[in-house]
Amino acid sequence: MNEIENFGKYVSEGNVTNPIVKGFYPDPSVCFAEGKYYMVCSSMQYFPGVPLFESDDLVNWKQIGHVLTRSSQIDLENVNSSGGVFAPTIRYNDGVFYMVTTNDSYHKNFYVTTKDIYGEWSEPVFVDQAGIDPSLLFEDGKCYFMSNGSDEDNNGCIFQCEINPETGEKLSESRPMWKGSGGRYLESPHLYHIGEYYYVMAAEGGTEYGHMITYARGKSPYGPFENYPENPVITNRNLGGHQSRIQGIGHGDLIMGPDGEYYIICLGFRQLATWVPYHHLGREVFITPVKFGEDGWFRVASPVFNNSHVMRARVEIPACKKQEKTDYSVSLESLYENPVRLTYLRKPDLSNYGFVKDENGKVSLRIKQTAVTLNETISPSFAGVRQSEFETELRAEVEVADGEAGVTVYMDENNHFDIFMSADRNSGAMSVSLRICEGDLKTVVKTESIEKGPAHIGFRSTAYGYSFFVEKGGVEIPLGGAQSKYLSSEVCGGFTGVFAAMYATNPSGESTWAEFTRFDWKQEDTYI
Ligand code: 6LW
Repeated sequence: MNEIENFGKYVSEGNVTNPIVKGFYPDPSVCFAEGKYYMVCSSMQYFPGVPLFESDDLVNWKQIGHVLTRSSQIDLENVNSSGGVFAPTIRYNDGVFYMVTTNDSYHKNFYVTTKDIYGEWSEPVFVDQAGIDPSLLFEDGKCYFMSNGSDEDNNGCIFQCEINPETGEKLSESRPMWKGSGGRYLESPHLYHIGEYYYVMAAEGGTEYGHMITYARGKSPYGPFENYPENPVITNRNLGGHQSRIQGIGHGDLIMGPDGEYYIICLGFRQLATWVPYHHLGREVFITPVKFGEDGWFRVASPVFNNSHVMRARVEIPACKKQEKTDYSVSLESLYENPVRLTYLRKPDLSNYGFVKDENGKVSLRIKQTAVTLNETISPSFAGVRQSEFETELRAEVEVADGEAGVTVYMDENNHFDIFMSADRNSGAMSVSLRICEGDLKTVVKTESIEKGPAHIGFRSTAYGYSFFVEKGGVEIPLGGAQSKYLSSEVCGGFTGVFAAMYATNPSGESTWAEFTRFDWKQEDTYI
């Protein structure tokens, strides 16, 4: 059985393989502007915030930057893991892009704007409506602002007001507009005007295994809305065992493709294996076609299983001529050329990081130690890249004169696997260790002394786990392994996914520079 079949026997007709963007890129929202599609995702405690992608066909996405690039736009100092930037919405109106989101740690909704998608975005404009997952609909000179909230009985409810998009000022009071279909955690509302109806679409069930997308329609943007009788329009909650490793399907946006057909782009995750209900790569981006029936309701379209309400591993996307293979591999050279995937925690001091390119084109990254360890919810010296594939291989070289520096496979401050070099300036002793942090357990599994000079460290990963090694004289010495499930959302909680990051720390308070001369992480696309 190949991997695709393993992702579900309900698969497998179609020219596109899901997920279309892999790794921790949750809560996708999409808009069309000036002949291209743009997508944003949430980013929680990571900086820069809100990854921004461009596409011609809704399937092949290229990350072109981030929306929140300055701490004056988003202050992540001290935010808890999985706090910070929650689900964004991107919209385009009258030559202006809007990205609206919530800083959940401060419970504030705000938007930023730009006329140049490749340029900087504005300072935040705050909107005085509570809830998370804000969204906008522009129509006839009006701007409707939606977010989730609770009604007088504490049940989930979508709220709406009108705002002045220039100032964020509310032009009407926040009113309840839709109560969903009865699932818990009614969130991610979007309002669309298509044909004779306004459609309000949202997620329910929570962003775990019960996740789903539901919707309703009405003749006015204010409602009343009539629920789609076959809700949820999409969910994988009823697919178990070998039927689907794709779970958690929900939180999506509806968009017309270049072929005039409609598509839902939403999040989902890939559990480790059949009967192994854990996921550690975060929530990823999926696509499915939908079709409007004569009755004005839209349904998931599939040439094989019509109106099936599920997300498949393979889908037919007529808008896409060819799905390109994405290679998520990185090296110091590639990150130097294009740092768009280099990510930091919270409010980094960017003067603690410096790329150097020598005359032969070889790149190294210098990272300054601080006393902050990976176990804290402030900003350690940490420069990471999302893990996007299960099967990967990382090889790094690092040298430091005192304290510790290495690579962490990181889910959050309590759950990370670190392979690192330690040096003692006074004794001159040097070693490489593997430390496993799982909740309150922090164990150094093995330490291997090394000669002076850079430490050659690395790991290999499969869906199930990581095996770590140090290289001495060209020979690999295993240091031990750890299971992926201990970095999964099911074990650790939260809304993020795993990173591998170069880090440096010196608990003694001295801060020397660690020098990374290699960070080759092979993450080849294994499924197309
Ligand atoms: C997001 C909420 C959700 O704001 O997860 O899947 C939350 N849905 O809508 C955090 O990403």
